[in-house]
Amino acid sequence: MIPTLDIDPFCQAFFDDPFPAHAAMREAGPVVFLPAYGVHAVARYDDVRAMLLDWGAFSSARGVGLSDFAKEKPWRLPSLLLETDPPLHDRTRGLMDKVLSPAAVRALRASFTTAAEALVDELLAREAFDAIADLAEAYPLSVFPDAVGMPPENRRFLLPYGNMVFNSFGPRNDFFQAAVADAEPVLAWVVAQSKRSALAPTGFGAVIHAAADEGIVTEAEAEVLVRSLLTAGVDTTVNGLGAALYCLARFPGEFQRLRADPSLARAAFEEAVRLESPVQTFFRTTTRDVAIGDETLPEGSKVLMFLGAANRDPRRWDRPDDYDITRKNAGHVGFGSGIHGCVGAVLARLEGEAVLTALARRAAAIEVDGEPKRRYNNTLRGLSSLPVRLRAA
Ligand code: OVM
Repeated sequence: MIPTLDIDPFCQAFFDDPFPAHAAMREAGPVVFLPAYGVHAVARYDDVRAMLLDWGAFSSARGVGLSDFAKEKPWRLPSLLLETDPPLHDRTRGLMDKVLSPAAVRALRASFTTAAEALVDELLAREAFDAIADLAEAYPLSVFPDAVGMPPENRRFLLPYGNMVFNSFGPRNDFFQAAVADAEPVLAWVVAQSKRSALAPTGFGAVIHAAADEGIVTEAEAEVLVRSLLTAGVDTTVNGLGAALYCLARFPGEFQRLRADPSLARAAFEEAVRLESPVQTFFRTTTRDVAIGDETLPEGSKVLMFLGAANRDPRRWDRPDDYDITRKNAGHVGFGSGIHGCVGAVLARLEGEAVLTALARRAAAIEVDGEPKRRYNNTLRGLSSLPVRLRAA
């Protein structure tokens, strides 16, 4: 018998405090049923990880949201990365692995570092500011669109667009409807920015379009792959940086450890991704009858993976709710795992390292200075506002 739990993982009360529900799902068994949406769910680390690795049994091609593309027409052209299985996924992912290769990202290190130092200096001069708007959003918007090769105008449009797409993986609830209304005016802009003619001759966008010349992808596919960068490249890092700033402000002892050894910046960012898990959930769809623990799910079952619950599973982690910048956190699933593991993680980590290194070198303390406000999104976890005070070293 699969345990049935009366949990709504897409409502405000859940987003405000998901942890008791995460624990209830983990404790109920390896797989549970959520009648609120008629889906199964997995929240233990070992089972989430096994699902992420078994792309043959747990397909992405029927959508990684609640909607089953075999039953409902996708609301947008499906992503050629996120919403595909091999063999198509091998071809598109192979290209994106090259576009975002460690060497390509290394070439950005100097400019990303300079931008982080300049922004942190500006914020030190202000002293009091909003760590979300003024740092977690401002920084990615100042470096990522340049790396893609986008023109300078309207970059902020990437925020409502990302917010809408990440809401679209959940139910068609009020959060989704509000996000659609917000993003409606920028939809045509995003499509236009994906075109070869809109992009600079150098940058990730140009590299993707050059692959069309070699016949690796079609021009139409290149546009959809650029769209993936525009969709997943900003809002994710905004919430990753937001998570790191929120952790460092709440765990002042860890900020002091970071100051004492700024080379821990990368580790401090990684641990924030584990603890806060900016991407909380994704679905898979079973391709056949498949066993989870002692239970068998029929073919065509939507299964929700709780990455955030896996990343705090006490079966896997000591003191799972503590932010510990020297924790051995390899194997956390904040960036997913397996063939769909975050293709932009190298870039996200560079952004995290650049910002946290600048703070470690220049700031003496970062303190919460007002009521943090939670952001509500069907997939992303983060804050909409975090008033802080930054004291100069
Ligand atoms: C995409 C896409 C969109 C949202 C998230 C994502 C986390 C990818 O369009 O490929 O990965």
